[in-house]
Amino acid sequence: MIIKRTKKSDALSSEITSHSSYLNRRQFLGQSAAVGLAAASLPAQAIQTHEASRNKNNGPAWLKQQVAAAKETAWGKDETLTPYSNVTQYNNFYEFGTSKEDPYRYASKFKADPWSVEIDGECEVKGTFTLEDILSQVDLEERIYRLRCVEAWSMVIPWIGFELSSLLKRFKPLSSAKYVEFTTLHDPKQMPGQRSVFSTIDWPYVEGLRMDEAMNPLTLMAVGLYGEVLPNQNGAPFRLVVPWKYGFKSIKSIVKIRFVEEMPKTTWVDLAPHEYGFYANVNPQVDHPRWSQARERRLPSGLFKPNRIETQMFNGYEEEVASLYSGMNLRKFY
Ligand SMILES: Nc1nc2c(c(=O)[nH]1)N[C@H]1C(S)=C(S)[C@@H](COP(=O)(O)O)O[C@H]1N2
Ligand SMILES: [Mo]
Repeated sequence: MIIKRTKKSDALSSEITSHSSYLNRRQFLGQSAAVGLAAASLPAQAIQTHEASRNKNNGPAWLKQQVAAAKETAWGKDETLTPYSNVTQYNNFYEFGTSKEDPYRYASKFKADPWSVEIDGECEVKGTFTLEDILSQVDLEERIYRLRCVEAWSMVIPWIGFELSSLLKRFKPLSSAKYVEFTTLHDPKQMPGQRSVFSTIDWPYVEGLRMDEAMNPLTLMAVGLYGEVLPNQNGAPFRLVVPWKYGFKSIKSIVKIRFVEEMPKTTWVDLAPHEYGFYANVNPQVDHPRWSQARERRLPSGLFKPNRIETQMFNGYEEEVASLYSGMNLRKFY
């Protein structure tokens, strides 16, 4: 994010993704959520584009089954989905490189199975839990959420996941647990970005939420998108989705969750504290020191159809989350 992006690269990425722009919400939702994109009702070209852009990683059978059985919800049903190709080929996942195409290109061999998550800190129930165990106790649902990157682009993504609160309750957090800290896998053998001598990030990637933010019903743990198991480049097998905050809070490929008393030291705050805050709530009135946050480029966007829209307070989730910050100076706590 601290790397300067030019108009030229914007145009390039939109060229890559423009072919599948007609793979729209209606076509997706016309399918049973269980099977994702069935071939029957899609134009041949859309199917090809979709299939061609699919990640080979489809996950273990038990996960596929569970994702396929996720129940539909009303969340985001009025939104136009960002095409699958944008969602899976225009990513930020610095563990696989800093350009938007790198994660799609370099994450295909990433091993997301078997997976386990370590639970530690201020809670009664600690230990290492397999993903299968974690998912055996939750109900998966589909939620269509807006994702607003701090770099002023955005997408609309149909996630498959469950409320983080339902998982956290299982570990019986103590009253001393004021924050939750999340850590991404550190595996330089598999993640070229972690081996790069140019990287300024102190790996592993760490994020955090205040306890009440983590327990908010909007906060999702995702294991899938577009009706299928999460592609590697989107943070397989298990990632956070916090739709009212800038995208960098939505940490990918999580291996550790820790309940802590103090505000965690998170990756982007550590790297550039004057540019990125711990809260990182989407706020059109508080600009990034190097660019405005008043508007955003909604993907797909191109040179001749930039698709710029106004950014909404809390990314449009004001009703759900504004009360978490009543009385707080959101300019100071950006
Ligand atoms: N571990 C890890 N998580 C991460 C990132 C990253 O570089 N590493 N990038 C973040 C940023 S800046 C954004 S915008 C979102 C992008 O999610 P997506 O690629 O699934 O759209 O992931 C976030 N989670
Ligand atoms: Mo981002």
